[in-house]
Amino acid sequence: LSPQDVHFELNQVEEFKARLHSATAVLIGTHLNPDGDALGSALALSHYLWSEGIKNEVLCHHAAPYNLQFLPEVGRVRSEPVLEGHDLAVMLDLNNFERLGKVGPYFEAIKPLVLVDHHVPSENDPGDIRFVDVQAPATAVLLARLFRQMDVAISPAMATCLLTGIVTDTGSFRFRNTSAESLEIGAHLLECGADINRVSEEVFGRKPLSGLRLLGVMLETMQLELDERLVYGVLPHSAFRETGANDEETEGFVNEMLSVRTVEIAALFRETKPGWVRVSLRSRGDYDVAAVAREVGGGGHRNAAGCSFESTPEEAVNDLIPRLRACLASS
Ligand SMILES: [Mn+2]
Repeated sequence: LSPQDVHFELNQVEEFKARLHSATAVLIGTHLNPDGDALGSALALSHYLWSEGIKNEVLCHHAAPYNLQFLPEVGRVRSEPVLEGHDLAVMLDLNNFERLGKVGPYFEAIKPLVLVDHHVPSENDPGDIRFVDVQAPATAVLLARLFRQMDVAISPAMATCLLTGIVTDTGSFRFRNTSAESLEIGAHLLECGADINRVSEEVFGRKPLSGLRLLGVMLETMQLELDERLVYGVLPHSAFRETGANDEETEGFVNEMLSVRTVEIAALFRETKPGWVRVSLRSRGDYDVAAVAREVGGGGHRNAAGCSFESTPEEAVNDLIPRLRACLASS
């Protein structure tokens, strides 16, 4: 199956296009704590609609994070609608109203509702018209697929937004979810004017100093065990206070520990507020850290899981580390 053959049902695509073009005002929404796929997809659709003279606005519970401030017209993203008479809603990169946060009720009130998403659907997901494909690595891939089927010309701004979504959700085309279609679309977006170097720099290469200082604390104090196959780091609340970093800035830290070539399991304990510890777990191969996380009330995937403790970091370490040792001994 060539990537060109991956497509949505034509009737549905035509209905979507007709609905967009007959709408008075379109409400576009995406999830809480928006990432590059969420905002990239929402803004790409917004750019397309404005280019066609179709009134629209993008709603999100949270403002764009610092590393997505470069997205063209990111200032359009708001948390309260200013337009009136919305007669079409489009939800991107999520499949329930709860993940919309405080903007959810606006979407619940509009018919019809279109859903474009790549998360695993559950029963009673909303959406009068649904474009869902869990095989797709990013919602931006699905939107690019829709644009192709709708014969939409992709502007440089749209290309930058869509590429940001794909680069974010595939980890710059490195993760297992990277598909032939996503690479093909990526190539097309470059032809349409997206700058992949700029996107990657902005998304991954512009961190606040506070986060790097906190990373330094973790790297300096991490503990290695069992022939350096197990590593864990502890960030007490004082480390957050002293560096001025917040928990959002610890994104990717646990993977730094997992990148030690001998390491098979990595754990990061963060006391995000006094007496409250969040733990991220990563593993290579068959070591199932999700099973360990479930033992203590957490969950996740085999190689990426998490859990939390209402305790001191020391107590959390004492509870979890023996379980991780046992997990390493199991295979
Ligand atoms: Mn996504």
